[in-house]
Amino acid sequence: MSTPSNTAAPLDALIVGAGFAGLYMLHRLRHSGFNARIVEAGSGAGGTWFWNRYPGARVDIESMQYSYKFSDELAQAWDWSERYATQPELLTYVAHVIERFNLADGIQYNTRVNRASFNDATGLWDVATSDGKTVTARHCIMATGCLSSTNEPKFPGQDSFKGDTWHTGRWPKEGVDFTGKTVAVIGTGSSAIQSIPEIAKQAKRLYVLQRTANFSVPAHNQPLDPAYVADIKANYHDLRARGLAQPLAYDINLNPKLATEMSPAEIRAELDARWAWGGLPIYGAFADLLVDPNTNQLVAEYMREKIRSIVKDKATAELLCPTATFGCKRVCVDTGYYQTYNLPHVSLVDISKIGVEEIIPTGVRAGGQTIECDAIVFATGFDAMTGSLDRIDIRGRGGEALKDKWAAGPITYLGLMSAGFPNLYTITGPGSPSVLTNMIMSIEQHVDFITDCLEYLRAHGIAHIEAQHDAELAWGDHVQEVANGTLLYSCNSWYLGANVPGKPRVFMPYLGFPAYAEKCREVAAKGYEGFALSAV
Ligand code: NA7
Repeated sequence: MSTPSNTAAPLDALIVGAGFAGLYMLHRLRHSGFNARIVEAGSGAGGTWFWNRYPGARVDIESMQYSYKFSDELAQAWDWSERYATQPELLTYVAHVIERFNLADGIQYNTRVNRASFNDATGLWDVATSDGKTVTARHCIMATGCLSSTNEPKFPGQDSFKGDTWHTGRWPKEGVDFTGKTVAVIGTGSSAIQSIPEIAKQAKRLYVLQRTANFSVPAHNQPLDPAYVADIKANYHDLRARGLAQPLAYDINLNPKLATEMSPAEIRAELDARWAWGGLPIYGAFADLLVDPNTNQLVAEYMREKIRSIVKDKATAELLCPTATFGCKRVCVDTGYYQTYNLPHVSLVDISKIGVEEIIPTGVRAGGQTIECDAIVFATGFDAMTGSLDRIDIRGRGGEALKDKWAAGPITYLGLMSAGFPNLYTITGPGSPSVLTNMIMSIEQHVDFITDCLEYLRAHGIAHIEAQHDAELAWGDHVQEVANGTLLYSCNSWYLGANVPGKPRVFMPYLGFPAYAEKCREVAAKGYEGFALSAV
Protein backbone atom coordinates (compact mmCIF):
# COMPACT_ATOMS: atom_id res chain seq x y z
CA MET A 1 0.00 0.00 0.00
CA SER A 2 1.38 3.42 -0.81
CA THR A 3 1.46 5.90 2.02
CA PRO A 4 0.71 9.59 1.53
CA SER A 5 4.38 10.36 1.85
CA ASN A 6 5.16 8.05 -1.05
CA THR A 7 2.69 9.80 -3.30
CA ALA A 8 4.65 11.71 -5.93
CA ALA A 9 2.01 14.27 -6.83
CA PRO A 10 0.67 16.50 -4.07
CA LEU A 11 -2.55 15.35 -2.51
CA ASP A 12 -5.62 17.45 -3.00
CA ALA A 13 -6.19 17.21 0.72
CA LEU A 14 -4.46 15.80 3.75
CA ILE A 15 -6.77 15.13 6.66
CA VAL A 16 -5.32 15.00 10.17
CA GLY A 17 -7.24 12.60 12.40
CA ALA A 18 -9.44 9.53 11.90
CA GLY A 19 -12.26 10.35 14.27
CA PHE A 20 -15.82 10.94 13.18
CA ALA A 21 -14.75 14.15 11.44
CA GLY A 22 -11.80 12.77 9.51
CA LEU A 23 -13.66 9.66 8.36
CA TYR A 24 -16.63 11.54 6.95
CA MET A 25 -14.28 14.12 5.41
CA LEU A 26 -12.37 11.37 3.62
CA HIS A 27 -15.59 9.81 2.40
CA ARG A 28 -16.98 13.08 1.02
CA LEU A 29 -13.75 14.16 -0.66
CA ARG A 30 -13.21 10.80 -2.32
CA HIS A 31 -16.78 10.79 -3.50
CA SER A 32 -16.21 14.19 -5.09
CA GLY A 33 -13.13 12.92 -6.92
CA PHE A 34 -10.45 14.49 -4.72
CA ASN A 35 -7.26 12.70 -3.86
CA ALA A 36 -7.37 12.73 -0.07
CA ARG A 37 -5.85 10.75 2.77
CA ILE A 38 -5.89 10.63 6.54
CA VAL A 39 -2.91 10.61 8.88
CA GLU A 40 -3.80 9.37 12.37
CA ALA A 41 -1.63 9.28 15.51
CA GLY A 42 -3.46 6.35 17.09
CA SER A 43 -3.22 2.72 16.11
CA GLY A 44 -6.92 2.73 15.28
CA ALA A 45 -9.76 5.01 14.24
CA GLY A 46 -12.38 6.67 16.43
CA GLY A 47 -10.63 9.80 17.70
CA THR A 48 -11.79 10.71 21.18
CA TRP A 49 -13.55 7.34 21.38
CA PHE A 50 -10.31 5.57 20.56
CA TRP A 51 -8.48 7.16 23.51
CA ASN A 52 -11.21 7.49 26.13
CA ARG A 53 -11.49 3.83 27.16
CA TYR A 54 -11.96 4.43 30.86
CA PRO A 55 -14.50 2.19 32.61
CA GLY A 56 -18.06 3.40 32.09
CA ALA A 57 -17.17 5.60 29.08
CA ARG A 58 -20.33 6.32 27.11
CA VAL A 59 -21.70 9.01 24.89
CA ASP A 60 -23.90 11.52 26.74
CA ILE A 61 -26.24 12.09 23.80
CA GLU A 62 -28.72 9.41 22.83
CA SER A 63 -27.18 7.17 20.19
CA MET A 64 -30.16 7.36 17.87
CA GLN A 65 -29.09 10.99 17.48
CA TYR A 66 -25.33 10.64 18.11
CA SER A 67 -24.71 8.86 14.82
CA TYR A 68 -24.07 9.94 11.24
CA LYS A 69 -27.08 11.16 9.34
CA PHE A 70 -25.46 11.53 5.90
CA SER A 71 -26.29 8.02 4.78
CA ASP A 72 -29.81 6.78 5.13
CA GLU A 73 -28.64 3.25 4.34
CA LEU A 74 -26.17 3.39 7.22
CA ALA A 75 -28.76 4.81 9.59
CA GLN A 76 -31.25 2.12 8.65
CA ALA A 77 -28.74 -0.74 8.73
CA TRP A 78 -27.09 0.09 12.05
CA ASP A 79 -28.66 -0.98 15.33
CA TRP A 80 -27.49 0.50 18.61
CA SER A 81 -27.95 -1.86 21.51
CA GLU A 82 -28.39 0.73 24.26
CA ARG A 83 -29.89 4.16 24.60
CA TYR A 84 -26.39 5.59 25.23
CA ALA A 85 -23.70 3.62 23.42
CA THR A 86 -20.64 2.47 25.31
CA GLN A 87 -17.18 3.38 24.07
CA PRO A 88 -16.59 -0.18 22.68
CA GLU A 89 -19.86 -0.06 20.74
CA LEU A 90 -18.91 3.34 19.31
CA LEU A 91 -15.66 1.83 18.04
CA THR A 92 -17.61 -1.05 16.49
CA TYR A 93 -19.74 1.54 14.71
CA VAL A 94 -16.60 3.33 13.49
CA ALA A 95 -15.24 0.04 12.14
CA HIS A 96 -18.53 -0.58 10.37
CA VAL A 97 -18.42 2.89 8.78
CA ILE A 98 -14.85 2.33 7.56
CA GLU A 99 -15.82 -0.97 5.99
CA ARG A 100 -19.12 0.18 4.51
CA PHE A 101 -17.53 3.18 2.80
CA ASN A 102 -14.21 1.48 1.92
CA LEU A 103 -12.12 3.97 3.82
CA ALA A 104 -9.43 1.66 5.20
CA ASP A 105 -6.87 2.17 2.44
CA GLY A 106 -7.02 5.92 2.94
CA ILE A 107 -5.87 5.94 6.55
CA GLN A 108 -2.27 5.85 7.76
CA TYR A 109 -2.21 4.92 11.47
CA ASN A 110 0.51 5.28 14.08
CA THR A 111 1.66 8.51 12.47
CA ARG A 112 1.59 11.84 14.25
CA VAL A 113 1.64 15.12 12.40
CA ASN A 114 4.42 17.18 13.94
CA ARG A 115 4.41 20.19 11.68
CA ALA A 116 2.26 21.63 8.92
CA SER A 117 3.68 24.59 7.02
CA PHE A 118 2.32 26.60 4.16
CA ASN A 119 5.00 26.82 1.52
CA ASP A 120 4.91 30.37 0.14
CA ALA A 121 6.83 29.33 -2.98
CA THR A 122 4.65 26.39 -4.02
CA GLY A 123 1.36 27.47 -2.43
CA LEU A 124 1.05 23.98 -0.95
CA TRP A 125 1.09 22.59 2.58
CA ASP A 126 4.14 20.59 3.62
CA VAL A 127 3.16 18.27 6.43
CA ALA A 128 5.93 16.60 8.43
CA THR A 129 4.97 13.35 10.12
CA SER A 130 6.47 11.26 12.90
CA ASP A 131 7.75 8.66 10.42
CA GLY A 132 10.23 11.25 9.19
CA LYS A 133 8.43 11.92 5.93
CA THR A 134 6.79 15.01 4.47
CA VAL A 135 3.43 14.92 2.75
CA THR A 136 2.53 17.71 0.34
CA ALA A 137 -1.09 18.70 -0.12
CA ARG A 138 -3.04 21.62 -1.55
CA HIS A 139 -5.48 21.62 1.34
CA CYS A 140 -4.79 20.65 4.91
CA ILE A 141 -7.81 19.71 7.01
CA MET A 142 -7.49 19.49 10.76
CA ALA A 143 -9.93 16.88 12.05
CA THR A 144 -8.04 16.78 15.31
CA GLY A 145 -11.00 16.85 17.68
CA CYS A 146 -12.02 19.16 20.49
CA LEU A 147 -11.48 16.76 23.38
CA SER A 148 -8.44 14.77 22.42
CA SER A 149 -5.48 16.50 24.05
CA THR A 150 -5.42 15.63 27.71
CA ASN A 151 -5.01 18.18 30.50
CA GLU A 152 -2.42 16.67 32.79
CA PRO A 153 -1.53 19.03 35.62
CA LYS A 154 2.00 18.51 36.88
CA PHE A 155 1.66 17.98 40.61
CA PRO A 156 4.78 18.23 42.77
CA GLY A 157 6.28 14.85 43.51
CA GLN A 158 4.30 13.07 40.80
CA ASP A 159 7.20 10.90 39.71
CA SER A 160 7.76 9.66 43.25
CA PHE A 161 4.48 7.71 43.37
CA LYS A 162 5.12 3.98 43.74
CA GLY A 163 1.74 2.80 42.47
CA ASP A 164 0.08 3.10 39.05
CA THR A 165 -1.30 6.31 37.59
CA TRP A 166 -3.82 6.61 34.77
CA HIS A 167 -5.45 9.46 32.87
CA THR A 168 -9.03 8.79 31.77
CA GLY A 169 -8.30 10.19 28.30
CA ARG A 170 -5.34 7.82 27.74
CA TRP A 171 -6.71 4.61 29.19
CA PRO A 172 -4.84 1.42 28.24
CA LYS A 173 -6.51 -0.83 25.68
CA GLU A 174 -6.19 -3.86 27.93
CA GLY A 175 -8.08 -2.12 30.75
CA VAL A 176 -7.10 -1.77 34.41
CA ASP A 177 -8.00 -4.15 37.22
CA PHE A 178 -8.58 -2.28 40.48
CA THR A 179 -9.60 -5.38 42.44
CA GLY A 180 -8.32 -5.17 46.00
CA LYS A 181 -6.76 -1.74 45.41
CA THR A 182 -7.15 1.57 47.17
CA VAL A 183 -7.75 4.15 44.44
CA ALA A 184 -7.77 7.96 44.42
CA VAL A 185 -9.64 9.70 41.61
CA ILE A 186 -8.72 13.35 41.02
CA GLY A 187 -11.54 15.28 39.32
CA THR A 188 -15.31 15.17 39.23
CA GLY A 189 -16.10 16.08 35.61
CA SER A 190 -17.92 13.86 33.15
CA SER A 191 -15.10 11.30 32.82
CA ALA A 192 -14.89 10.93 36.61
CA ILE A 193 -18.64 10.80 37.03
CA GLN A 194 -18.89 7.99 34.47
CA SER A 195 -15.91 6.02 35.75
CA ILE A 196 -16.32 6.36 39.54
CA PRO A 197 -19.32 3.97 39.82
CA GLU A 198 -17.39 1.38 37.77
CA ILE A 199 -14.11 1.78 39.67
CA ALA A 200 -16.07 1.51 42.94
CA LYS A 201 -17.34 -1.92 41.84
CA GLN A 202 -13.76 -3.22 41.87
CA ALA A 203 -11.76 -1.15 44.31
CA LYS A 204 -11.28 -2.09 47.93
CA ARG A 205 -11.35 1.60 48.87
CA LEU A 206 -12.09 4.63 46.71
CA TYR A 207 -11.33 8.28 47.45
CA VAL A 208 -12.76 10.94 45.16
CA LEU A 209 -10.91 14.25 45.29
CA GLN A 210 -13.34 17.00 44.37
CA ARG A 211 -12.30 20.58 43.62
CA THR A 212 -15.66 21.69 42.20
CA ALA A 213 -18.96 19.84 42.41
CA ASN A 214 -20.69 19.27 39.08
CA PHE A 215 -24.33 18.85 38.12
CA SER A 216 -25.23 15.41 36.88
CA VAL A 217 -28.51 14.06 35.55
CA PRO A 218 -29.27 10.33 35.43
CA ALA A 219 -28.94 8.74 32.00
CA HIS A 220 -31.60 6.10 32.67
CA ASN A 221 -29.64 4.08 30.20
CA GLN A 222 -31.32 0.88 29.04
CA PRO A 223 -31.37 -1.56 26.13
CA LEU A 224 -33.16 0.01 23.19
CA ASP A 225 -36.67 -1.23 22.63
CA PRO A 226 -36.93 -2.52 19.02
CA ALA A 227 -40.36 -0.89 18.64
CA TYR A 228 -38.91 2.50 19.67
CA VAL A 229 -36.02 2.07 17.24
CA ALA A 230 -38.35 1.03 14.42
CA ASP A 231 -40.49 4.09 15.07
CA ILE A 232 -37.48 6.41 14.92
CA LYS A 233 -36.14 4.73 11.80
CA ALA A 234 -39.49 5.10 10.05
CA ASN A 235 -39.34 8.85 10.68
CA TYR A 236 -35.60 9.44 11.03
CA HIS A 237 -35.62 12.58 8.91
CA ASP A 238 -38.13 14.19 11.22
CA LEU A 239 -36.00 13.50 14.29
CA ARG A 240 -32.89 14.86 12.56
CA ALA A 241 -34.75 17.96 11.37
CA ARG A 242 -36.05 18.63 14.88
CA GLY A 243 -32.53 18.27 16.26
CA LEU A 244 -30.93 20.55 13.67
CA ALA A 245 -33.48 23.27 14.42
CA GLN A 246 -32.42 23.42 18.09
CA PRO A 247 -29.39 25.23 19.57
CA LEU A 248 -27.57 22.02 20.52
CA ALA A 249 -28.32 20.26 17.19
CA TYR A 250 -29.90 17.63 19.42
CA ASP A 251 -33.62 17.16 19.91
CA ILE A 252 -34.07 18.01 23.56
CA ASN A 253 -37.75 18.78 23.22
CA LEU A 254 -37.09 22.47 23.85
CA ASN A 255 -39.74 24.16 25.95
CA PRO A 256 -40.42 27.55 24.30
CA LYS A 257 -41.72 29.02 27.57
CA LEU A 258 -39.81 31.16 30.03
CA ALA A 259 -39.97 29.94 33.61
CA THR A 260 -41.54 33.29 34.51
CA GLU A 261 -44.52 32.37 32.33
CA MET A 262 -45.14 29.18 34.29
CA SER A 263 -46.69 28.44 37.67
CA PRO A 264 -44.63 26.73 40.39
CA ALA A 265 -46.59 23.53 39.78
CA GLU A 266 -45.89 23.68 36.04
CA ILE A 267 -42.19 24.33 36.69
CA ARG A 268 -42.02 21.37 39.02
CA ALA A 269 -43.82 19.10 36.55
CA GLU A 270 -41.47 20.20 33.75
CA LEU A 271 -38.37 19.40 35.82
CA ASP A 272 -39.79 16.11 37.11
CA ALA A 273 -40.53 15.01 33.55
CA ARG A 274 -37.01 15.88 32.40
CA TRP A 275 -35.36 14.18 35.37
CA ALA A 276 -37.47 11.09 34.65
CA TRP A 277 -36.46 11.17 30.96
CA GLY A 278 -32.82 11.74 31.91
CA GLY A 279 -29.79 13.23 30.24
CA LEU A 280 -29.12 16.54 28.53
CA PRO A 281 -32.76 17.33 27.63
CA ILE A 282 -32.81 19.04 31.03
CA TYR A 283 -31.20 21.98 29.16
CA GLY A 284 -34.49 22.38 27.33
CA ALA A 285 -36.63 22.82 30.44
CA PHE A 286 -37.09 26.59 30.05
CA ALA A 287 -36.22 28.97 27.24
CA ASP A 288 -34.44 31.29 29.69
CA LEU A 289 -32.45 28.62 31.54
CA LEU A 290 -29.06 29.89 30.38
CA VAL A 291 -30.07 33.54 30.41
CA ASP A 292 -32.09 34.37 33.51
CA PRO A 293 -30.19 33.82 36.80
CA ASN A 294 -33.46 33.25 38.69
CA THR A 295 -34.59 30.51 36.34
CA ASN A 296 -31.14 29.02 36.48
CA GLN A 297 -31.23 28.95 40.27
CA LEU A 298 -34.60 27.19 40.19
CA VAL A 299 -33.05 24.38 38.23
CA ALA A 300 -29.88 24.36 40.34
CA GLU A 301 -31.95 24.11 43.51
CA TYR A 302 -34.02 21.29 42.02
CA MET A 303 -30.80 19.41 41.27
CA ARG A 304 -29.46 19.98 44.77
CA GLU A 305 -32.70 18.64 46.20
CA LYS A 306 -32.25 15.49 44.10
CA ILE A 307 -28.67 15.04 45.28
CA ARG A 308 -29.74 15.40 48.92
CA SER A 309 -32.50 12.85 48.37
CA ILE A 310 -30.03 10.29 46.97
CA VAL A 311 -26.91 10.70 49.12
CA LYS A 312 -27.49 9.47 52.65
CA ASP A 313 -24.57 11.09 54.45
CA LYS A 314 -25.60 14.73 54.90
CA ALA A 315 -22.09 16.21 54.85
CA THR A 316 -21.22 14.30 51.66
CA ALA A 317 -24.48 15.36 50.05
CA GLU A 318 -23.75 19.02 50.80
CA LEU A 319 -20.27 18.74 49.32
CA LEU A 320 -21.75 17.20 46.16
CA CYS A 321 -24.22 20.08 45.77
CA PRO A 322 -22.84 22.46 43.14
CA THR A 323 -23.04 26.17 43.84
CA ALA A 324 -22.22 27.32 40.31
CA THR A 325 -24.56 28.30 37.50
CA PHE A 326 -26.42 25.29 36.15
CA GLY A 327 -25.18 24.37 32.67
CA CYS A 328 -22.26 26.77 32.74
CA LYS A 329 -20.05 23.72 32.71
CA ARG A 330 -21.38 20.90 30.56
CA VAL A 331 -23.92 19.00 32.62
CA CYS A 332 -22.87 15.38 33.21
CA VAL A 333 -25.00 12.33 32.49
CA ASP A 334 -24.47 9.45 34.87
CA THR A 335 -25.41 5.95 35.83
CA GLY A 336 -25.48 5.64 39.62
CA TYR A 337 -22.96 8.41 40.35
CA TYR A 338 -24.53 9.93 43.44
CA GLN A 339 -25.62 6.48 44.69
CA THR A 340 -21.96 5.42 44.71
CA TYR A 341 -21.35 7.67 47.73
CA ASN A 342 -23.71 5.50 49.77
CA LEU A 343 -21.22 2.64 49.52
CA PRO A 344 -19.17 2.18 52.70
CA HIS A 345 -15.83 2.02 50.90
CA VAL A 346 -16.27 5.27 48.93
CA SER A 347 -15.28 8.67 50.38
CA LEU A 348 -15.48 12.15 48.98
CA VAL A 349 -12.54 14.42 49.82
CA ASP A 350 -13.09 18.15 49.59
CA ILE A 351 -10.10 19.77 47.91
CA SER A 352 -11.85 23.04 47.08
CA LYS A 353 -9.87 25.08 49.61
CA ILE A 354 -6.58 23.19 49.67
CA GLY A 355 -5.99 21.50 46.33
CA VAL A 356 -3.56 18.75 45.48
CA GLU A 357 -0.46 19.80 47.37
CA GLU A 358 1.78 16.96 46.29
CA ILE A 359 1.96 13.38 45.25
CA ILE A 360 3.99 11.29 47.67
CA PRO A 361 5.36 7.76 47.17
CA THR A 362 2.36 6.23 48.94
CA GLY A 363 -0.45 8.52 47.86
CA VAL A 364 -1.70 12.08 47.57
CA ARG A 365 -1.64 15.04 49.94
CA ALA A 366 -4.70 17.10 49.18
CA GLY A 367 -7.44 18.96 51.00
CA GLY A 368 -5.22 19.03 54.08
CA GLN A 369 -5.22 15.21 54.26
CA THR A 370 -2.84 12.46 53.31
CA ILE A 371 -4.61 9.83 51.23
CA GLU A 372 -2.70 6.58 51.04
CA CYS A 373 -3.48 4.68 47.84
CA ASP A 374 -2.22 2.09 45.36
CA ALA A 375 -3.42 3.84 42.21
CA ILE A 376 -4.29 7.38 41.12
CA VAL A 377 -6.75 8.14 38.33
CA PHE A 378 -6.38 11.59 36.84
CA ALA A 379 -9.81 12.53 35.51
CA THR A 380 -8.56 16.05 34.88
CA GLY A 381 -10.02 16.57 31.43
CA PHE A 382 -8.68 18.13 28.26
CA ASP A 383 -6.91 21.09 26.80
CA ALA A 384 -10.13 21.51 24.87
CA MET A 385 -10.64 22.84 21.36
CA THR A 386 -7.19 24.34 20.79
CA GLY A 387 -4.98 21.75 22.53
CA SER A 388 -4.60 19.41 19.58
CA LEU A 389 -3.90 22.26 17.18
CA ASP A 390 -1.35 23.82 19.55
CA ARG A 391 0.52 20.54 19.73
CA ILE A 392 1.20 20.67 16.00
CA ASP A 393 3.65 23.29 14.77
CA ILE A 394 1.31 24.98 12.28
CA ARG A 395 2.88 27.69 10.13
CA GLY A 396 1.06 29.92 7.70
CA ARG A 397 2.19 32.57 5.27
CA GLY A 398 5.67 33.87 6.03
CA GLY A 399 6.18 31.16 8.64
CA GLU A 400 3.70 32.68 11.11
CA ALA A 401 2.90 30.20 13.90
CA LEU A 402 -0.80 29.60 14.55
CA LYS A 403 0.06 29.25 18.22
CA ASP A 404 1.50 32.77 18.25
CA LYS A 405 -1.44 34.21 16.36
CA TRP A 406 -3.77 32.58 18.92
CA ALA A 407 -1.68 33.50 21.99
CA ALA A 408 -4.48 35.68 23.38
CA GLY A 409 -7.17 33.23 22.27
CA PRO A 410 -8.17 31.58 19.00
CA ILE A 411 -9.07 33.88 16.10
CA THR A 412 -11.10 32.23 13.37
CA TYR A 413 -13.70 33.04 10.78
CA LEU A 414 -16.67 30.76 11.50
CA GLY A 415 -14.38 28.40 13.41
CA LEU A 416 -13.32 27.11 10.01
CA MET A 417 -10.28 29.11 8.90
CA SER A 418 -7.83 31.70 10.17
CA ALA A 419 -6.33 34.58 8.14
CA GLY A 420 -2.74 33.97 7.10
CA PHE A 421 -3.34 30.22 6.85
CA PRO A 422 -4.74 29.65 3.35
CA ASN A 423 -6.35 26.29 2.56
CA LEU A 424 -6.13 25.22 6.23
CA TYR A 425 -9.44 24.14 7.71
CA THR A 426 -10.42 23.27 11.27
CA ILE A 427 -13.38 20.92 11.55
CA THR A 428 -15.40 22.00 14.59
CA GLY A 429 -12.75 24.60 15.34
CA PRO A 430 -13.01 27.28 18.03
CA GLY A 431 -15.66 29.82 17.04
CA SER A 432 -18.04 27.16 15.73
CA PRO A 433 -20.86 25.44 17.67
CA SER A 434 -18.84 22.21 18.08
CA VAL A 435 -18.78 21.11 21.72
CA LEU A 436 -22.04 22.87 22.58
CA THR A 437 -23.82 20.57 20.15
CA ASN A 438 -24.36 17.00 19.17
CA MET A 439 -20.83 16.82 17.71
CA ILE A 440 -21.67 14.55 14.81
CA MET A 441 -24.17 17.06 13.46
CA SER A 442 -21.60 19.86 13.71
CA ILE A 443 -18.99 17.64 12.09
CA GLU A 444 -21.26 16.81 9.17
CA GLN A 445 -22.17 20.46 8.68
CA HIS A 446 -18.47 21.46 8.56
CA VAL A 447 -17.44 18.58 6.33
CA ASP A 448 -20.25 19.40 3.90
CA PHE A 449 -19.24 23.07 3.93
CA ILE A 450 -15.58 22.25 3.24
CA THR A 451 -16.42 19.74 0.50
CA ASP A 452 -18.76 22.21 -1.21
CA CYS A 453 -16.06 24.83 -0.89
CA LEU A 454 -13.39 22.63 -2.48
CA GLU A 455 -15.77 21.77 -5.32
CA TYR A 456 -16.44 25.49 -5.84
CA LEU A 457 -12.71 26.28 -5.91
CA ARG A 458 -12.09 23.50 -8.41
CA ALA A 459 -14.98 24.59 -10.62
CA HIS A 460 -13.80 28.23 -10.62
CA GLY A 461 -10.08 27.55 -11.02
CA ILE A 462 -9.27 29.01 -7.61
CA ALA A 463 -6.07 27.85 -5.94
CA HIS A 464 -6.43 29.42 -2.51
CA ILE A 465 -9.08 30.41 -0.04
CA GLU A 466 -8.25 32.35 3.09
CA ALA A 467 -10.26 34.03 5.83
CA GLN A 468 -10.15 37.83 5.72
CA HIS A 469 -8.81 39.39 8.88
CA ASP A 470 -11.66 41.88 9.32
CA ALA A 471 -14.19 39.05 8.86
CA GLU A 472 -12.56 36.92 11.53
CA LEU A 473 -12.33 39.81 13.98
CA ALA A 474 -16.02 40.59 13.48
CA TRP A 475 -16.90 36.92 13.88
CA GLY A 476 -14.85 36.64 17.07
CA ASP A 477 -16.67 39.67 18.52
CA HIS A 478 -19.97 38.08 17.60
CA VAL A 479 -19.06 34.77 19.29
CA GLN A 480 -18.19 36.64 22.51
CA GLU A 481 -21.30 38.83 22.27
CA VAL A 482 -23.56 35.77 22.04
CA ALA A 483 -21.82 34.10 25.00
CA ASN A 484 -21.96 37.35 26.97
CA GLY A 485 -25.70 37.39 26.56
CA THR A 486 -25.88 34.14 28.55
CA LEU A 487 -24.66 32.81 31.89
CA LEU A 488 -21.92 30.79 30.17
CA TYR A 489 -19.21 33.23 31.22
CA SER A 490 -19.98 32.83 34.90
CA CYS A 491 -17.79 29.84 35.82
CA ASN A 492 -14.37 28.33 35.19
CA SER A 493 -15.30 25.95 32.41
CA TRP A 494 -13.18 24.34 29.75
CA TYR A 495 -15.35 26.20 27.20
CA LEU A 496 -13.39 29.23 28.47
CA GLY A 497 -10.07 27.43 28.70
CA ALA A 498 -10.22 28.06 32.46
CA ASN A 499 -9.25 24.47 33.34
CA VAL A 500 -5.76 24.83 31.87
CA PRO A 501 -3.42 27.11 33.83
CA GLY A 502 -2.25 30.03 31.68
CA LYS A 503 -4.78 29.47 28.88
CA PRO A 504 -6.46 32.74 27.80
CA ARG A 505 -10.00 33.13 29.09
CA VAL A 506 -12.02 33.29 25.88
CA PHE A 507 -15.34 31.58 25.24
CA MET A 508 -14.44 29.25 22.40
CA PRO A 509 -17.58 27.57 21.05
CA TYR A 510 -20.43 29.42 19.32
CA LEU A 511 -23.83 29.06 20.91
CA GLY A 512 -26.67 28.40 18.49
CA PHE A 513 -26.38 25.74 15.82
CA PRO A 514 -29.26 26.80 13.53
CA ALA A 515 -28.15 30.45 13.24
CA TYR A 516 -24.60 29.30 12.62
CA ALA A 517 -25.56 26.84 9.88
CA GLU A 518 -27.67 29.53 8.24
CA LYS A 519 -24.72 31.96 8.35
CA CYS A 520 -22.51 29.35 6.65
CA ARG A 521 -25.13 28.81 3.95
CA GLU A 522 -25.31 32.57 3.31
CA VAL A 523 -21.53 32.91 3.20
CA ALA A 524 -21.26 30.13 0.60
CA ALA A 525 -24.19 31.46 -1.43
CA LYS A 526 -22.44 34.82 -1.66
CA GLY A 527 -19.33 33.25 -3.18
CA TYR A 528 -17.63 32.73 0.20
CA GLU A 529 -18.15 36.16 1.64
CA GLY A 530 -15.50 37.06 4.18
CA PHE A 531 -12.95 34.83 2.49
CA ALA A 532 -10.32 35.93 -0.04
CA LEU A 533 -10.16 33.67 -3.10
CA SER A 534 -7.22 33.71 -5.47
CA ALA A 535 -6.35 31.92 -8.68
CA VAL A 536 -2.68 31.61 -7.78
P1 NA7 B 1 -13.61 18.10 32.86
O1 NA7 B 1 -15.05 18.26 32.70
O2 NA7 B 1 -12.72 19.24 32.46
O3 NA7 B 1 -13.32 17.70 34.37
C1 NA7 B 1 -12.03 17.70 34.89
C2 NA7 B 1 -12.09 17.55 36.39
O4 NA7 B 1 -10.76 17.55 36.91
C3 NA7 B 1 -12.83 18.70 37.08
O5 NA7 B 1 -13.53 18.20 38.16
C4 NA7 B 1 -11.67 19.59 37.51
O6 NA7 B 1 -11.98 20.41 38.61
C5 NA7 B 1 -10.65 18.57 37.89
N1 NA7 B 1 -9.30 19.12 37.84
C6 NA7 B 1 -8.64 19.61 36.76
N2 NA7 B 1 -7.43 20.04 37.11
C7 NA7 B 1 -7.32 19.84 38.45
C8 NA7 B 1 -6.31 20.10 39.40
N3 NA7 B 1 -5.16 20.67 39.04
N4 NA7 B 1 -6.55 19.77 40.69
C9 NA7 B 1 -7.71 19.19 41.05
N5 NA7 B 1 -8.71 18.93 40.20
C10 NA7 B 1 -8.52 19.25 38.91
O7 NA7 B 1 -13.06 16.85 32.03
P2 NA7 B 1 -13.79 15.47 31.73
O8 NA7 B 1 -12.78 14.59 31.08
O9 NA7 B 1 -14.44 14.95 32.93
O10 NA7 B 1 -14.94 15.82 30.73
C11 NA7 B 1 -14.69 16.61 29.57
C12 NA7 B 1 -15.84 16.51 28.63
O11 NA7 B 1 -15.83 15.22 28.02
C13 NA7 B 1 -17.20 16.60 29.25
O12 NA7 B 1 -17.62 17.90 29.49
C14 NA7 B 1 -18.07 15.89 28.24
O13 NA7 B 1 -18.38 16.74 27.18
C15 NA7 B 1 -17.17 14.81 27.73
P3 NA7 B 1 -12.57 21.91 38.37
O14 NA7 B 1 -13.97 21.72 37.92
O15 NA7 B 1 -11.71 22.52 37.29
O16 NA7 B 1 -12.44 22.57 39.66
